[in-house]
Amino acid sequence: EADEARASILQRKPLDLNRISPQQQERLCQVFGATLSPREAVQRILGSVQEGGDDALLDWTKRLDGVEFSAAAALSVQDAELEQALVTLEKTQPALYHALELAARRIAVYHESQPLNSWFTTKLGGHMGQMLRPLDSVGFYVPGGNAPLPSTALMTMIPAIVAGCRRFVVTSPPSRESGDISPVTLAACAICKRMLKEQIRDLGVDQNITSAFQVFRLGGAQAIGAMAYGTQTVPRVDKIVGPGNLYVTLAKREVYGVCDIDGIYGPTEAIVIADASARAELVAADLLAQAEHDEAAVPILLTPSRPFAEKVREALSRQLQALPSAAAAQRALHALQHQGGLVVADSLESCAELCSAFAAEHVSLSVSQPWELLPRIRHAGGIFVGETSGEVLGDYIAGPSHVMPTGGSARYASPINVLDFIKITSVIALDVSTARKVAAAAEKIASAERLDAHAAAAQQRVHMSE
Ligand code: HSO
Ligand code: ZN
Repeated sequence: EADEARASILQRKPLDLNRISPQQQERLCQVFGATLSPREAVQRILGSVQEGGDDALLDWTKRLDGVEFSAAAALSVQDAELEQALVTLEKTQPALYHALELAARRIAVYHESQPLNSWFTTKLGGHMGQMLRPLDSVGFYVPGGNAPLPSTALMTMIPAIVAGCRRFVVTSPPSRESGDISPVTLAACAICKRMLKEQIRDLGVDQNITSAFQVFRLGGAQAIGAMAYGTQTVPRVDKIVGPGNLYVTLAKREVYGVCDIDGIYGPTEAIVIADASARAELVAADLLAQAEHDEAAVPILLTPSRPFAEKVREALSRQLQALPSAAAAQRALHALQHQGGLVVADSLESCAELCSAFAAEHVSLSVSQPWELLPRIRHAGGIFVGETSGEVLGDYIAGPSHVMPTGGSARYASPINVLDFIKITSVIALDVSTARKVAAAAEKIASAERLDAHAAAAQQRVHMSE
């Protein structure tokens, strides 16, 4: 049985960006009048945004989001509207306002602590080094629709503010009902805008905050197209970051190369490794919390204790019934039954080994000696050490960005962090005597490559005077 569980975890399914529900397929046909794959639909949207600019944005927003704007200017959220969203939140929901403020401060302090240094060495004759500098402009996709995630606004933008980026373009879909971005998401954007404004002021940079931070009522592939190619109203950016639905994700993959992207994110994954010392109620609650995100979420318990797994099973069915939203319970149950589960392995070591092979987005260590287990988890987006550090605290308030690699990409990718918004420029400053000494070697290599002009340019340095 342990072997079976092992096999199923080791053979994790790769992220399938073409798998859609029959309802989505039907909707695709309605909109496009032909049987298109999601990828073809996305390519069509991107092509039309590239050609048609603002007109295409208005058209797709009407067709796909069911929201009709009279002119492209209405896509843009005005400074005053953004500020008003925050002021209203402070008045009507002060506790939520303060919670977002606290989250923002903690995310800022965490990322300000990330060491980043330009450097030079004199070991190679002269000064050879790397200059680290922020990207000029970044686009952020903040999910909306049925599941607006204001926390994602903070978790993606604050690391970029800390990095020193100077132009922020934010897109988030307008809701079908109100035609607007959710007010809490707008408030979260306003917090980021204030933070950027303070930084610009503190650094004495001469920059207008209105053009430095722009928010647009735009979702889906059209939002990604707008930020990648630019339109009359939406400025193009150097990199697009943030999670989104299937169409957003496919669009990001399509525009990669026109601009940079952070990564390709699939459904969320949570592995809890727990021993008999853990509290089954907490473990079950944490599994359900992540299962509620998505029918395709992956909530897995790995434990060496069969009786403990049994306790978690009981706690899960109790807590599932108590979930206030039937839809969330439905999603969670589906996720638990189809991608997730409770796996009994023969030891904590083999739990750690399976967990590393899976390379999950989130790993929680609810064991009596979590720091001992930590080095054995070789691949993970984030590791939550001890049951005090519930993943939900990382989702909102601990400090690190909650945008983490999924689908096994934790083998090679990192959570969003300041380096996502920094690029390195190599600096080459040879002194004359070194240049003279190494030029002959350069010439040799150039000749071997049959690049005669290179060889000649190197040769000129061999006898160069001071
Ligand atoms: N667990 C999600 C992040 C999130 N949770 C946002 C709640 N809101 C993926 O890491
Ligand atoms: Zn979450």
